[in-house]
Amino acid sequence: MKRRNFLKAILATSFTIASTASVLTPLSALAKVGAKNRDDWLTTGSHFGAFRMKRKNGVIDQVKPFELDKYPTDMINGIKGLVYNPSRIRYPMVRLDFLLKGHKSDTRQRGDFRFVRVTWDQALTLFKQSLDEIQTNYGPSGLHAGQTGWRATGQLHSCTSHMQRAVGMHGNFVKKIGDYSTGAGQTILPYVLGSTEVYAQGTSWPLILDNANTIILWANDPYKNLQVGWNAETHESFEYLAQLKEKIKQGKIRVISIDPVATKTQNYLGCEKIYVNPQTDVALMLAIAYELYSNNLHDKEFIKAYSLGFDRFVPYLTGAEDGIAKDVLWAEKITGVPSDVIKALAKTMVSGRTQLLMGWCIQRQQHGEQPYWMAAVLATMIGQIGLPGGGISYGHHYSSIGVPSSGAAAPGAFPRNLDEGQTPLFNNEDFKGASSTIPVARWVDAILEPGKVIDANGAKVTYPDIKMMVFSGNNPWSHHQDRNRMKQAFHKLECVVSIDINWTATCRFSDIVLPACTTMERNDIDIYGSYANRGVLAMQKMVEPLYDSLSDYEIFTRFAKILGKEKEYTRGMSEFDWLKKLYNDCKADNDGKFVMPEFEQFWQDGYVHFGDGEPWTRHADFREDPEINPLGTPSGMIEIHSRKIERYQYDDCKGHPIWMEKKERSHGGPGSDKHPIWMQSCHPNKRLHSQMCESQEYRQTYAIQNREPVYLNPEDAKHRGIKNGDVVRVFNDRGQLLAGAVVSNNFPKGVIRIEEGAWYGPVGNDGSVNGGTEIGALCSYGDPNTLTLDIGSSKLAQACSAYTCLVDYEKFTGKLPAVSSFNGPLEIG
Ligand code: PGD
Ligand code: PGD
Ligand code: 6MO
Repeated sequence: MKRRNFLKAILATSFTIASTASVLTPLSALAKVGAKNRDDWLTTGSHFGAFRMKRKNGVIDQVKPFELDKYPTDMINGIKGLVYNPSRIRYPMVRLDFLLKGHKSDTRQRGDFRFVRVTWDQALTLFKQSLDEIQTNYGPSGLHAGQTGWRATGQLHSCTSHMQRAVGMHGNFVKKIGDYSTGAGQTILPYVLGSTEVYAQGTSWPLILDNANTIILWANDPYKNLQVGWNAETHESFEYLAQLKEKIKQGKIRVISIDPVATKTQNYLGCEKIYVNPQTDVALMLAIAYELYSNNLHDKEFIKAYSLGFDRFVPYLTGAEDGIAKDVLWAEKITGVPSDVIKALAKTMVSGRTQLLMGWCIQRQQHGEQPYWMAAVLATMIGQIGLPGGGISYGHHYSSIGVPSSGAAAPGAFPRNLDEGQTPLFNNEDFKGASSTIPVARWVDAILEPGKVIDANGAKVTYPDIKMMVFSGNNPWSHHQDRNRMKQAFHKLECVVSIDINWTATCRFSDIVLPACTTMERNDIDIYGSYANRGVLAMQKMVEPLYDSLSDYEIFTRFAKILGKEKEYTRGMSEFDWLKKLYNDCKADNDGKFVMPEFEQFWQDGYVHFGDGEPWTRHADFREDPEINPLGTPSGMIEIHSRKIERYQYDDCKGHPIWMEKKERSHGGPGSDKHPIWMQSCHPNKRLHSQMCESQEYRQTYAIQNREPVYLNPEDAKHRGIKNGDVVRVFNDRGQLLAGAVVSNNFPKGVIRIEEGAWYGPVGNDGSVNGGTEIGALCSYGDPNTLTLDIGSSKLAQACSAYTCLVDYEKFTGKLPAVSSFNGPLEIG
């Protein structure tokens, strides 16, 4: 029998076909609720902002920014390409060897890109059978379906919730704690300031602009990072950045950016810059603190009234404890910041109102807890926490934080968890002594070393023996560190399932791949403006789902049907019933406070406006009365020294912030003799992580020879014989990749940037695009996580440390392999 026929025979015999009634709303129902002619400008939203779209001949023709968005991002030009691109998954597909051998397949073939098209019923049945096998053989500790990620916006179709609710109806599974964004920050700050801070609303921009004399942007690039938001962005922050630029010009505010590179924000604002050696910010902060302390410039009253433990910190600062004074000369050697610059900076910080605005990058490093803690100590010594335009913020570069919130209730979401009273098919809570929740970035460790016990935030975590992973709405073969280590881990997994829109590398390394449609192919509602919560947005379907893709709701409704739990899953409601419910619940919550029309009118208008909010100062209540409004720390005060952390007795996170050397550090630090270059893998200017990389024409606006750009310092590049537009091989002992050279004065000697989210495209040793299964395979497109280090930040947070990473690079002179990242697999059968 020919292989094709053989596979057809397998498919015909091994699967039962379940019937699949659609829960999608028919067009007639849309007409009933007052939808406009579908060839009008319809409304929708995305992480990149709200926009309107117009169809022509059944396809999306034009996209324009939403009329209330005065600062739309350039990424709006990539939106059409999210729907129409060659990376779309067209059909449910199963990896060839998995189809043949199931859980006994050769897992080393994962990534060889040989997939077989199957029907939805076949794929979902196989998915269910795999879950049965795992729950029967290993119980819930064998299954990890707990990773989350940036999915698409929309309160109903938020895909990770659908997957977790449906898989949860089958059985329990391992979950995660924390996230990749702020893992170290959100763990340390509750001990120090009593809340995660990173996701808290911050002092309103108007108050900062009116009251601050100096703004310190520390590792912070808001002009780049405010382009996207967790919900549809309003981009109002850009109006405040424009006002800030004006104030700098008029000499009314000083903005000082502390960063190893010249950022987009620096270039836009034309602000002052202080260059700092990568990963050395704690040393710089300590030296500022030393200057303030030794010149008696610190706010003793504030420290006494609002904080605990300064007396435990001072002996370390002065060197009484370890013989090393953390003074400007000490710091100059580590940080590369001249001592007189540090002195002047310290003086500036206490000579008027100073607002510290911290970015998140410096806590995605080894010991990432320390700069966040030390920055809080510095803000305490300055004594302006709780004043408008003073104190510290850990979020003004994110999702409209700082734009005054409307104060309205926002629409709820489709439930992630089982409803009360529902029980899973495999109702087993026994994790066999292993932990049911693990730190988010430690799942690869767990697969590689099941049973290992690690410290995490004062507790012990025992790694479960994970045999199956399910991913939806996140892209671990983009977001996790060290691809080759991941490959080793994936060899140990029996089954991997991915639900995605596109053939990401995660799908490529999966066994069962299910095609979801984009937001433009389904109806939804969203919060307009993340933290600003400006209103409710209708997300109106533009076109029918392409190929054989389905909405996440439909996928898991069908899956629940196979479990015999369709009604439990949907609560008997259609897509449109859910939209109405979410809207009407929100309307009821806002009753008497914010006027919302009937659903039909809202859907017709595309939008409900809540109006502007009141300016607000973070921590003002605490400052006003720390006894009535204590912080959430054990003492209710700012904890410069934490007895709780001290009791953990960790060697890499002590009772107060300290400077610690890194495992890898450039500019003379460990490892720099072998690989002298620090690679920063910052968040992309023209993508949201890996999302938008698939938008083919838009990608060509920045790709170099069809590769991801690597930004190089001119002197370093010249030394290696590299010029703009060359293809470069970047490497270290963990991996290698190709990228396209952009030589730029924005990057200092010893520093390169490759933006995270560049699609992993390994190629075989012979350059074949369907290869790349080997450990060490060359990435043909330029995914920086081919090279990054996969260690926890410390025993406290165990968070992502992607920015502790040294590499070297050279001009690539070999035969250039084709880019394998974007075109999907070979189809067999
Ligand atoms: P995304 O690329 O947004 O990244 O990692 P995350 O995994 O969140 O992945 C979302 C996936 O969901 C995409 O594959 C997309 O196609 C899919 N998707 C979108 N909409 C839908 C839908 O409707 N249905 C389904 N089923 N799928 C959908 C981000 C993570 O990366 C984050 S937040 C941070 S902060 C980290 N940052 C860095 C970093 O700075 N440097 C490095 N080296 N690595 C990082 N990794 C982390
Ligand atoms: P990055 O741009 O990666 O953003 O927000 P985050 O603040 O982490 O890094 C900010 C700055 O830190 C960069 O200018 C970098 O040079 C600097 N930096 C790096 N290392 C050091 C260091 O050692 N010392 C100092 N002083 N500076 C350093 C990320 C946030 O952005 C997150 S988590 C998400 S999920 C969102 N992602 C995106 C996105 O993917 N694309 C866009 N356009 N916008 C985003 N916004 C959000
Ligand atoms: Mo993030």
